[in-house]
Amino acid sequence: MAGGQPMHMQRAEMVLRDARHHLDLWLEVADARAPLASRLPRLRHLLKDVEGALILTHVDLADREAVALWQAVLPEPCFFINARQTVPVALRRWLGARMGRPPLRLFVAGLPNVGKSTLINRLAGAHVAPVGARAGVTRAETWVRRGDLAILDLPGILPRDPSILAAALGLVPEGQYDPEEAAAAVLDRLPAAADRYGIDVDQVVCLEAVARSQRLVGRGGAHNLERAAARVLQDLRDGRIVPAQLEWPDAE
Ligand SMILES: Nc1nc2c(ncn2[C@@H]2O[C@H](COP(=O)(O)OP(=O)(O)OP(=O)(O)O)[C@@H](O)[C@H]2O)c(=O)[nH]1
Ligand SMILES: [Mg+2]
Repeated sequence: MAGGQPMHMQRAEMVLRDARHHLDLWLEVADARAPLASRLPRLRHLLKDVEGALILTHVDLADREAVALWQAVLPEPCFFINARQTVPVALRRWLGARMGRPPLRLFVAGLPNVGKSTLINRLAGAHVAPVGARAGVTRAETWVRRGDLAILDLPGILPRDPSILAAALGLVPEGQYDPEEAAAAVLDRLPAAADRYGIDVDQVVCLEAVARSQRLVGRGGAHNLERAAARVLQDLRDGRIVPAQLEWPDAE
């Protein structure tokens, strides 16, 4: 998939390169519904001298069985969370065990819209970082100081060639991917979406079928695949198609 990295994201990567010398820990945030497609492969390489953990958000929308399978294969330490809820005790303990002389300086990085700022607000116990359901809400690096923690919130950073599954989850800014391709990839992986759209069991679950069942017609009465794609992506992102597991470990 083509698409350059917006300026604020390029800057985030520069800040990260600099900051690694002054930090105690990093948290890489990705999405439990697509633990590979939502990751930033070059992050670990960049931060190889600093200790860190992988945090997988949106566990509330993921498939439980898939989460258990992923837990067994992903590198430790790895925490599956619903970032909108209380920070799990295991993650608090893990951070606490790494507290030297306060503050513990950590930063939170990952693709856009994975839930970095939401997690930071939970860790800080206050709404200090702006949050929003689209890629690119955090525009500049921001330090959040709270108790024993000093947390650096960074804008999301895009991989060089973002996966279409990351785009489907809303982790890639609009205009940098083809919505019909993204929605088709979702339907391929989530045939259970047929129920939501009232598609008959003997029919192929595809955009055409969604447009037909939802009566999404354009000019001249043709099925409107663009509107069907927009509907599927919005339903996925708003948690109306659950579980929304786009990646399973065995299939990769
Ligand atoms: N259901 C669910 N929603 C979540 C979770 N974590 C974050 N969200 C939602 O995901 C959206 C993005 O969250 P942010 O915290 O703004 O994401 P970000 O990674 O800081 O995004 P950028 O600043 O744009 O890079 C918001 O609508 C959050 O409420 C989660 O674990 N479960
Ligand atoms: Mg943010």
